[in-house]
Amino acid sequence: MALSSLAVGTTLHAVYAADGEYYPAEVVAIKKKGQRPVKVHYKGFDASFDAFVSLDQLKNKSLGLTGKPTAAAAKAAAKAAESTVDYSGLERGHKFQVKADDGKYYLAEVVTVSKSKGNAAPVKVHWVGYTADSDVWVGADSIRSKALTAQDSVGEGVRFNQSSNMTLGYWKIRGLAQAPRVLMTYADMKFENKMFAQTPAPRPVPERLCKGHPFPDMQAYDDSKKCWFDVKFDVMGDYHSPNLPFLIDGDVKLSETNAILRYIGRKAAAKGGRLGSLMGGTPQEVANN
Ligand SMILES: N[C@@H](CCC(=O)N[C@@H](CS)C(=O)NCC(=O)O)C(=O)O
Repeated sequence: MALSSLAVGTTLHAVYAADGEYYPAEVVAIKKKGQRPVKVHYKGFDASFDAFVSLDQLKNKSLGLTGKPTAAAAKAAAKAAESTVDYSGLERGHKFQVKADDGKYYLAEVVTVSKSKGNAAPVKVHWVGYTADSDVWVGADSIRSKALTAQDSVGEGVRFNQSSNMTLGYWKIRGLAQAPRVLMTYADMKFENKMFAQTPAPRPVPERLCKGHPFPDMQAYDDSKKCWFDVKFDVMGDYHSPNLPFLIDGDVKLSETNAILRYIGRKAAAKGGRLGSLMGGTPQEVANN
């Protein structure tokens, strides 16, 4: 494909360097030479996003432009595809729960496990009670099995137990726990949503209480939170700073909302598949987390 086939106004798809994705774009200028001779405007975006790109960063079937993934995107894709999941614990006949197209989990058994590298769906499963016609190939993100372990895909070599049952604890409100709850739901993680319900605080609020310390009636307020304060050191054991929200995942105990979110994100990414690059697919994305 020669540069001369392009003209200002040609519509195509152009790569956006920051994320390596292709977006609808229009050619707005062409330089005679240079590594990135084509200036494009991304449709629907401000002109400040206009960028110079190379021919292999453009896609347009009729012009024979097929587009190449950017080096970063190719690396990220290769890394995400490179199975960080250890499937070696799965053997023929092994039964577990597998997510079907309807989003529900059903009992299935392993037919075979592909050894090919970079395969996001290397496990062929047979739905128990159904004919072989409906056998499907699936990956770690659809499988619930203790036999499956995974490595953190951000390269830290951390192993997470993907089958452990997590507990997220917080007051019986949305508050700081809502983001971790939503993230775990998005990541298809099973967890116990433990809510500590405060008992009603005294009403009407004694006037003295609003005026400053010391509050003779403060005890009643503290008492309303006993459901947590009476148990927090038992629940969190020798963890250095027990607080709400907390997350318990097997031996792992932690507080601080942001730390919890990062932990959940890493664990989800470590499972690979759909969320393999949740915590960043490139060094820059990892740095931005
Ligand atoms: N910096 C902590 C703040 C945690 C916090 O203030 N927790 C409040 C509820 S929002 C609490 O009642 N903690 C119970 C405790 O102190 O044990 C975070 O981001 O998680």
